[in-house]
Amino acid sequence: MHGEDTIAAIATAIAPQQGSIGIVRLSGPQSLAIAQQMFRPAHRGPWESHRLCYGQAHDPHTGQLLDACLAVWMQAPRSYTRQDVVEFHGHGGIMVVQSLLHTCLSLGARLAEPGEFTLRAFLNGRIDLTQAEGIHDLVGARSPQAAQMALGAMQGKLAQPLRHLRHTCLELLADIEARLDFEEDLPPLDRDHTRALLTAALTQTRHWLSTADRGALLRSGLNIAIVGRPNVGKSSLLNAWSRSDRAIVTDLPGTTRDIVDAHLVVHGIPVRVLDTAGIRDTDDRVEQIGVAKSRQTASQADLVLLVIDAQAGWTEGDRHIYDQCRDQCRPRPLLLVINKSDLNPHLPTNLPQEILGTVATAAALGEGIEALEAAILSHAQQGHLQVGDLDLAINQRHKACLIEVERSLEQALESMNQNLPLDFWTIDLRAAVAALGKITGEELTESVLDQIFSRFCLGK
Ligand SMILES: Nc1nc2c(ncn2[C@@H]2O[C@H](COP(=O)(O)OP(=O)(O)OP(=O)(O)O)[C@@H](O)[C@H]2O)c(=O)[nH]1
Ligand SMILES: [Mg+2]
Repeated sequence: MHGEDTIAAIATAIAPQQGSIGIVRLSGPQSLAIAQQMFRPAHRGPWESHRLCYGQAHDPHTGQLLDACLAVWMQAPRSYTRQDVVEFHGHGGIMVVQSLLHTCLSLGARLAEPGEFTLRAFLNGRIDLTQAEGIHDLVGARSPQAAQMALGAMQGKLAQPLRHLRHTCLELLADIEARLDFEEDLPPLDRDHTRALLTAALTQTRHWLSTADRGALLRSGLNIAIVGRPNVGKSSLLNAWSRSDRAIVTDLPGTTRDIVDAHLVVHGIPVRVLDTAGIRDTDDRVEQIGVAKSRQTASQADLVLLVIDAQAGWTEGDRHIYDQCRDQCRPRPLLLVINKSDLNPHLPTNLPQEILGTVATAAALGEGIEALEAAILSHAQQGHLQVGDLDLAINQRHKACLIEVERSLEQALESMNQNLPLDFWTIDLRAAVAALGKITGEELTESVLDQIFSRFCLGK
């Protein structure tokens, strides 16, 4: 059993006045002993595992009442970490949970590191690495689709076929190695069967790889920058889109100075929209800083919405901003938004030919948002990102490993086709097995564990 000591942490988000329930969690061999010193159940009789009971929590050193709360003991191995776990479900806010945690620590528990509960679950064999990553993704999911994808990973939908594939490669490896050692005692290798297995493994690997970009989009979402000349209606667009008054709108050019953002979900994709200062030459020092920020934001966005004023048409200033967006070392995809279309419904006739996507909006009236979202979705799909039908996708860590798997399997097939000696195949197969094992955690390195679990929040 991994984790000799007992760890404790607050497992729920805490803030004053927020969250009616706060949970403090213990895991480790001393969990029950610590809990029994500080919690008195209201009922008589023994404390049963997996039963929520009501009672009072006290500080045993001072006798002070901490909370009237619920507590549950989950006896090992039927718990998240496969260790003895106790949870106190107390009143929310800051004070109660902190005093409960503090008392646990004073009775011998150690404050858990971020992700340490899940790390124990992994080290004790309850979940594999892809499932641990699924748990992390679920907590951070910002759209229903992202949550579905995370749930799939958490339930082992990725782990099972990966383990199966690794098992197939291991069996093949054993078969080949047996022939290397005892060739005369065994029937010759069935090459057609071996080729079919390797080809199927390669097809599966490529299928997983094809999900990586869609997964990245659903996990981290799109950053969309709204840029344009002052007063064209960028902040109005942000407000209309997010149905809020996030950004200040006035008829004075140069209203927005700082970046203002809003989080939205567009057809299942989490989107962060960034409203920026109108770009123009100015002597105002504060505005200059804002303009510099606008340019930087545009250069880092996944998609730029260049907003122009329908009444003014396509102006020199617009052309200037457009050229700047194009001239960057990494030009970002760009969609032209023709705002204030209520004042002029016609498209400007002098738009640059290469501009493909245009959308007409009247942000002040809340019009054109659906068309804008449809255009964004079609932009996402142009990158072959079919979103919405994805219940499972690999992440960037898996992708790096699966590229190794793909390469190894291709080489193994190549060695086979060229009738190279069997030892050549085994090298490649062994590499494939190792890379698959890295994804699930069957082959482990400290740095991978660190990379995964340090990103977790406290108490998870
Ligand atoms: N008629 C009409 N007016 C609009 C529309 N969108 C915005 N406006 C008006 O245009 C003016 C400027 O709007 P903002 O949203 O502040 O423009 P901005 O691009 O954010 O301006 P800066 O922050 O200065 O760069 C305000 O008076 C808005 O009410 C629209 O669709 N139609
Ligand atoms: Mg503005």
